[in-house]
Amino acid sequence: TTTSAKSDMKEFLEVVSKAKHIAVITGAGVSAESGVPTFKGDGGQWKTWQYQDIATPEAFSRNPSRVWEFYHHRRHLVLTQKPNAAHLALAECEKRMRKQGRSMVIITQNIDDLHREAGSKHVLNIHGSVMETRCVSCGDIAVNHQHPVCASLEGTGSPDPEIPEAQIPVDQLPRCEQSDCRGLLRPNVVFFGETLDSHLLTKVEKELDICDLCLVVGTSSIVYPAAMFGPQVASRGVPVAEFNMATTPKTEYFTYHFQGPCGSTVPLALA
Ligand code: BJW
Ligand code: ZN
Repeated sequence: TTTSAKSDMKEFLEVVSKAKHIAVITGAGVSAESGVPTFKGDGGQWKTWQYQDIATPEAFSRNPSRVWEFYHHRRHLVLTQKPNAAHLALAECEKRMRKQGRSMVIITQNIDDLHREAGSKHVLNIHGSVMETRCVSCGDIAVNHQHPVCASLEGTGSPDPEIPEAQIPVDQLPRCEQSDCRGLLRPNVVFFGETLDSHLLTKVEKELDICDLCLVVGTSSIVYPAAMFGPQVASRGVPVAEFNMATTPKTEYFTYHFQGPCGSTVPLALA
């Protein structure tokens, strides 16, 4: 892919030093160096399933046991990961900016909690959190760090296709603890084909409207609506910088492109 995006780090450092409000859009690539596999890469598969097959409302209603096994596995990964140099540099920058009366917001597609763990305060989790459950009957959302979420998931979730699925009966899957509800719980994440929380999207729109610099870090910019956030900011004439191992379908819209692992490039760019 040819691109007119610049990779002049010295010039970019100048732009960062003048920014009053930075919006940072992140994806799976920011957590890759923490050992959380990305979706379209080699780790983007569980048993023989692609995430497009398993992270959907149809998959959950057809086979909630399979989907819960998959998320049991994902929760295990997330619980054992630590923030990396990219998460830490972003948190450090936000802290520094706050002291100077400037600000930063992180709009993340990731369902892990690594930005907050790194110390970022202003984080919008637009695809939800793998550490929360939502009741399909009463809608109750609860933070849940229990591992496993329920006894029947213990020892399940292996990505190895040779290991048979657990096929847990639905009454032994995680159930709502609200009085008299007992509804089936699901992970509180945004599956493919589901709409994002409208209240959160309104907040995101505001941030995109007021930022005077935007960073797009470790996302393939393929999944909507997040894929249009960077281009939307660029269309106002605001500088947008992409940090990725590769170019993406949106690179051509951006002012800067810094190629390489974001654990190395982001700390340099926010030094
Ligand atoms: C590194 C790196 C390193 C690696 N350093 N970089 C408009 C057009 C076409 C389709 C649609 C559209 N609007 C909506 C759609 C449908 C769909 C969609 O976008 N489909 C596309 C595939 C075409 N969108 C939706 O369904 C969304 N809902 C919606 O829009 O509702 C309205 C509606 C409803 C019905 C029909 C139509 C509209 C919801 C999307 C929710 C996505 N959910 C998931 C799962 C969440 C739960 C979970 O995690 O289990 O979210 S899917 C998955 O993709 C996950 C991610 O957050 C998301 C984005 O992926 P991300 O983060 O970009 O990861 P990767 O793996 O794709 O990329 C990693 C990148 O990092 C790569 O570029 C690497 O190079 C890079 N990298 N190591 C720097 N060290
Ligand atoms: Zn309930």
